[in-house]
Amino acid sequence: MKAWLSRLSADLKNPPASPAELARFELDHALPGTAYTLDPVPALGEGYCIRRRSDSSVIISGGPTGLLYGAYALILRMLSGEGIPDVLESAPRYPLRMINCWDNADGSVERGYSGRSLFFEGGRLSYDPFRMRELGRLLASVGLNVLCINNVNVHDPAQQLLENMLPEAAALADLFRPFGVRLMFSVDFSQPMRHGVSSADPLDPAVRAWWKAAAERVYQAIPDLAGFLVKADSEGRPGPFTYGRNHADGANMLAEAVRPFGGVIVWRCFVYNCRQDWRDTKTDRPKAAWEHYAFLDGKFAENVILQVKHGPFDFQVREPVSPLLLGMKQTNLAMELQLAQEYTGHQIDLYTMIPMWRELFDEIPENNIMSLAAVSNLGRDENYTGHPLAAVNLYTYGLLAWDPAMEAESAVSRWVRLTYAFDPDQERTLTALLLSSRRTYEKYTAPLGIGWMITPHDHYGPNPSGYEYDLWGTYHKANRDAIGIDRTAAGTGFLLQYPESLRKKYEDPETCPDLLLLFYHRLPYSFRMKDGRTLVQRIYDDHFEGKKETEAMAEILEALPFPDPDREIILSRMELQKRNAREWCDIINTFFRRLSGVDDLHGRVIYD
Ligand code: GCV
Repeated sequence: MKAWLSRLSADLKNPPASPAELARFELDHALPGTAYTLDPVPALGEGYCIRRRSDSSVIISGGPTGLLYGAYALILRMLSGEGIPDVLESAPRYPLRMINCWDNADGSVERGYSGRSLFFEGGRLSYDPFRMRELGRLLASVGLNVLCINNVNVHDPAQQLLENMLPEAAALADLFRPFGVRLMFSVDFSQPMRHGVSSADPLDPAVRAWWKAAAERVYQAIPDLAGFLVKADSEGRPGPFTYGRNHADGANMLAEAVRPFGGVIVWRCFVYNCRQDWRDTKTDRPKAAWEHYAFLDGKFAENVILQVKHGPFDFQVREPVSPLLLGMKQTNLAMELQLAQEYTGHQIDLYTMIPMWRELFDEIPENNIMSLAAVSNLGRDENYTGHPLAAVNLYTYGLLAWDPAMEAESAVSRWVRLTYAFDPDQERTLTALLLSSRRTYEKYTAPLGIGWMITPHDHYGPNPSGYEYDLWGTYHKANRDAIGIDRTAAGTGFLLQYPESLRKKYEDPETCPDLLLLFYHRLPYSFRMKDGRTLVQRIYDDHFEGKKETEAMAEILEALPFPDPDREIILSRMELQKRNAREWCDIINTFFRRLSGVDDLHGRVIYD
């Protein structure tokens, strides 16, 4: 079973070349007997309108890709049993709805948990055209329209995408075009230096000329390339800082090169000191993105989009929204999410993300962001996402990128209905389990927003002080009395980066939501939570609960009639998740008991 894909029956060996013809092709196969008319209305762009006529036939109006999105909407609603209202009008909220693959040219995938790369092997592009079309369909069926195929850490020889690999990349773009999916490439900021240019200084005319020529060459081969994605001055990647330039200088230089072709530069803001000395208490990593970018607000070219990770750290289970997403009003912003479960269970542990995304969207004003990006959870595994239930994250990401008001429960239950032929009770059971899975994972891992108690580098399983004396700026500073870093004005001042209403809410431990307490505050273990429990007791309780909930989830999954091979994969991964939850629970509780000397009020087993 390949997620909701298996519901679309048209054979993709030789599909039509345009989105409108593809819409017809998909409809004819998936809904035989349904009379429909396609009505091209260019002004609708990616939007569509589906109207039911009195004779029960339907008319789908839409722009060039709108017709295709309308067709998928109709098909998926009919197949899931949801049906359609008399009139269904819809248009995407964000023009760019992106997937960022962290695939390397050697075929490995950085933070990939679904097998090897779908696009590369052995230093070159190497793909199965059939799977590419299937992937195009997968993305288009939920409205995703940009696919960046290579890692933001551009390792040799991925730079060749702009050079020797370009003809094959153009052939790949041809495969995705009918699905309305445009390719994007991650580029290496220092690439001109591989071609005899003496620097990568964005203000150097030779550098500017090199990028212009490169853009011209690339756009000749792929005229609808979405643009370039750039990780600069981050975790060892080259960037403008080497030349005393700022990131507006760097991004605008590239923007000028792609502007004539309608391209965009997506410039990542994941910039921080990754060689911090743990003894240094002045530097506070969550402050870094703001310090590097906020003062540049309004200085970026129109075709630059700053891509900001959703939280100020790095995709932890719980982080507040990044202040940069709230503060830069004169700049195009994209929020970056991570479907790949790097810190959230490696697609072994269940972790449905939409409840977390809902919290973010509810915090960000409607107009602050103009695009969304998500790090891919896709790979060469037969089911694409490794864990069959991890596909819910790709599907619901697509729905949210189209409509950020999408409600978590209806998005997840739609996916369940499309994916498994369950009865309504079973559907409700699986939906509820998926919706609760993030909270369960959160309970047995690092407590109350502190983050980073995970095994270094690999990022699976507990190691409470694994990062404590390291150089990544991710410290909890637990001692026998207290834990956390004070990020209020009296502490590192990180909270000062927020608008006043949020600052007020978070600065007082009494009003700060419990689940974020340890992100903002240094607190004694005896601190009284809102419900009267002490901080340390709350930590014990959460961990015991997380472990118990995982065991209960295993029983529920065992009883559900998943088809093979999903059943086998789901149940075997659940065994690993149970082991992981137990390990986390016991190690975290033991860690805090050893430090604090406080026993569990309920006398449960915590190790000496
Ligand atoms: C692609 C974290 C991850 C890295 C990733 C980086 C980034 O540090 O562990 O694998 O690199 O974020 O987002 O650039």
